[in-house]
Amino acid sequence: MILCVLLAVMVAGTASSGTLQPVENWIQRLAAETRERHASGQVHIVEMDASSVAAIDRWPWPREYYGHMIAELDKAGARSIVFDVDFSTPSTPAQDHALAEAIALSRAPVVLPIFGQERSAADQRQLDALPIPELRENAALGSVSVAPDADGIIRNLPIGTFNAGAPRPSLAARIAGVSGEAGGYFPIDLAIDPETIPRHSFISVVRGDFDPGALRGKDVLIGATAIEMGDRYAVPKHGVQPGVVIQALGAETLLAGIPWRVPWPLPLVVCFAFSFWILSASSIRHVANRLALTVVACLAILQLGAYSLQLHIEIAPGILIFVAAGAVRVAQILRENFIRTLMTDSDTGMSNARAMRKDIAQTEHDFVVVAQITDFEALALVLGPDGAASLVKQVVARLEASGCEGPIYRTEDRVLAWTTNLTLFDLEQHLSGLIAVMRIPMEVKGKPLDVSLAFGIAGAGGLSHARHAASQAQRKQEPWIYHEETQKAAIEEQVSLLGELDLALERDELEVVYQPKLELATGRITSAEALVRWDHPVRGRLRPDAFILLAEEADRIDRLTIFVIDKTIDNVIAWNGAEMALSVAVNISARLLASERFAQQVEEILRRRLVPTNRLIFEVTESATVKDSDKAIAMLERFRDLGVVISMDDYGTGQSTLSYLKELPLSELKIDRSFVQNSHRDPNDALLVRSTVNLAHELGLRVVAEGVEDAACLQFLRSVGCDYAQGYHIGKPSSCAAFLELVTRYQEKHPESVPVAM
Ligand code: G
Ligand code: G
Ligand code: MN
Repeated sequence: MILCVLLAVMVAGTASSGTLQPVENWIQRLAAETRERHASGQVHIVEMDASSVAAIDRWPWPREYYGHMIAELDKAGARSIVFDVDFSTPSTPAQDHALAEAIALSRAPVVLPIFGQERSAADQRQLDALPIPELRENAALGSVSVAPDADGIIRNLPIGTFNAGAPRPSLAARIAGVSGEAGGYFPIDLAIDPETIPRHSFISVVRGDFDPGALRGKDVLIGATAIEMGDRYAVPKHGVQPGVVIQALGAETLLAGIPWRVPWPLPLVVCFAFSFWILSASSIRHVANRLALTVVACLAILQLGAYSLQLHIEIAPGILIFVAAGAVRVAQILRENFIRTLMTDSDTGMSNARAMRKDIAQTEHDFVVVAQITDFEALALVLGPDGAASLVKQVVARLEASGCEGPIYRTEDRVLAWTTNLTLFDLEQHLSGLIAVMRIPMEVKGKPLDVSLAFGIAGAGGLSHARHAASQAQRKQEPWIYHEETQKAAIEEQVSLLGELDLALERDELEVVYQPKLELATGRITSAEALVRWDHPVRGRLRPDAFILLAEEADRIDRLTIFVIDKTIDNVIAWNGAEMALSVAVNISARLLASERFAQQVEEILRRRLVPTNRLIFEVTESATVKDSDKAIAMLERFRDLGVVISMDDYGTGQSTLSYLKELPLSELKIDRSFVQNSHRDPNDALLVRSTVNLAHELGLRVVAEGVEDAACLQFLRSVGCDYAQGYHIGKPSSCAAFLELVTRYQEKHPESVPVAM
C-alpha cells in the first residue's frame, strides 16, 4: 500500500515536471503508427508546387494569380477558400487591387492568414503579421501560427490564438467551423494519412485545367509545397510536411470533432488502482503477465478512445506506474527468492539454521531440541550426497510420524532441530519414544542402516546451546543432555516428581500389569512379564520409562523393585493355590546387581514367602552384567540359588557374545523386539533370530521372542523353534484379572496340552 502510494507520488512528480513528455510522445507515436484513417475529402489542397513555380517563373507571384485562383474556385462552387500565403506586405497597387477585387467578388468566404512571430533573436516580443488592409477588407482572418514542441516537432495546433490584440480562430478551426478558446491547442490526429487529402496543382487550377465538380462544396486550402519555399515542419509518423498539409491535417482532425484531451492525472489514478494487482503477483511470470496485460489494456484504451471518441489520453505516467510496480515486485520476488535460498538447505529443501534463528526469534517456545545423527559423516561417505539427503529425510519423516510437531530444521549436515512447548517431563517421554523408533533400521539405496540420534535440550532460543549439549550426549553416549540452565529446570521437575514417587510408593499407588508369554510348544500362556505402572494424579497413567531412570538415579529403584516383586509374589502364590502354574518375570535394573542391600531384601522376602521354585524370573540386561562382571555374576548366582530363574533381556542390542553368556547363570534369553518385529520379512533379522535360537539351545537356554505383533511373525518363530513369544499379538500388558482371563482362554483352546513343568 505504502509502496504503491510512494510510486504514484514519484510518477506524478516526474510527470508534472514534464520529464515524461518524451516517453508520452513516444507512446503516442507508437499508438499512431498502428492507426490509419482516410481523410474525409472535405478539405482539398491547392499546392503551390514545383511545376507551378516553374510555370509562373517569378517570385513573388503577381497577386492577380491568386485573384484568378479565387475566381476559379468560386466558380467551381468551393465552400471556402483559405490561403496559407503571406500577404502582410504590399506588392504593386494594381496587383493588390486585382486580388482585393477577387476577394470582394467571391461568394465563398475567403480566409487569409495571420501569424505572430518573434521580432528578432534579441527581441522576443511578438510581432503580428496581418494581411495588408486592402486585402483584409473583405476577407476573414485565420491564424496559422504553429507551436512546435521543444524537440521541434509539431504535435498540436491551436484552436485559436491572440494576434493583433484579438482572439483569432486558427485556419483549421475556421475550416471546420468550430469555436474554442484562444490559446487552446488540439492534438493533430496522426492517424489521418496526408496522402489521402486530395491535392491540385496551383497552375492547373489557375489555367482552369481541373475537374470543377471535385471541388463543389469543399474547403480549399492554398499553400506552398515546393521545397524552395521553405515552410516545412516535422510531424510524428509522417515526417517533414509542408505547412499547408499540416493545416489541412488540423482541419480534418477538427472536422471529425474537437479532440478531447484526457490529462495524465486521471489515467494515473486508474492505473494506480490496478498497480496493486501487479504488486500482489506471486511470481515473476505473474508479474510479466499482469504487466503485459495492463500495458496492452492501456494501449487498447488509448487506441479505442482515439478512434471512437477522439480522445487523446496522456497515458505515459499510468504505464510508467505499471512498469514501476512491476519492477518493484520483481525486485521483491528476487529478494524473497534470494532470502529463501539463504534459508534453505539445498540438499533436502528443508529450512536451515538461518531460517530457524529467524523463526525462533519470533515464535513462542519453551525449549529448543537438537537431534544429532550419530556417525553421519561415515554414513554420508558410504551413501553419497543424495543418499545422505534421503537418509536425513527419512529421519525427519520418523520424527514427524512420532509426534514431533512444528517445523524441523536441518541446521547442519548431521543436525536436526525444532522447538517445543512440552514440559521437560513430557519431552523426555517423547525423546525416549523417538529413540525407540530409531532402533528400527532404515533403508537407504537398498542398504539397511542403523541410525541413532543424540539429543541436546536448551531453553528458548538456545540453538547453539542445544547443539553443544547434543554433541556432548553423543560423546558421553547418553540419550540426551540438557544445557546447564535447562538442566536446573529439569532437575526441579524431577525433584518434585521424585517426591511424588515416594508418596506413591508409600500409599501403594503403583500398579503391576502383566504381559503374557506364550509357550509355543503347547499353545498355552505359562508365564508373564510384570511391568510397573504409576497412576499419577496429574500426569495420568505413567509408563515405567517415565520414572524408572529417575528412581534409579535417586536411589529409589530397590524400593520400587521390591514393591513389584512383592506384588508379583502375591499373585504367583494366589495363582498357584488356584492350580495355575504361572511364572512371572520382574525387570531388575543394572545398578541393583551391585546392591548388597537389594540382595538381602530379596533373600529376606524369599525366605519369608513360600514361592514355588522357578516361578520367579529376574530379567536383566546385558549391560547390567558387563559393567562389574564378577560382582554381577556372583549376585545372579545368589539369586539362582534362591530358586530364581535368570533371563537375559533385550538380547541383541548389546555387544556381548554368546560365549560370554555361558559365564552367566542364565536359563532364558529374550531376543529384543527390534529384531523380532520384522524377522518374518527381513532376511537379516530372520538370520539373527534363527541363529540365536540355535545357539541358545546349544547353551541350554530357552528363548523368548519379544515384540510379536502379528500372526506371520508368530508362525516364523514357531518354524525356527523359538520357545516363547511375547508381544501385542498375544496380549498387551494388562491388569491381573484381564491377564488371567487370557490365560484361561488359551487353556480352553489347548486343553490336551501337557502341564507346565518349570
Ligand atoms: O511396557 P513398558 O512400557 O511397561 O516397559 C518399558 C520398560 O520399562 C521396559 O524396558 C521394562 O523393562 C521397564 N520396566 C517395567 N517395569 C519395570 C520395573 O519394575 N523395574 C524396572 N527396573 N524396569 C521396569
Ligand atoms: O525391555 P522390556 O523387554 O522389559 O520391554 C517391554 C516393553 O515392550 C514394554 O514397554 C512393552 O509395552 C513393550 N512391548 C511388549 N510387546 C510389544 C509389542 O508387541 N510391540 C511393541 N512395539 N512393544 C511391545
Ligand atoms: Mn523386560
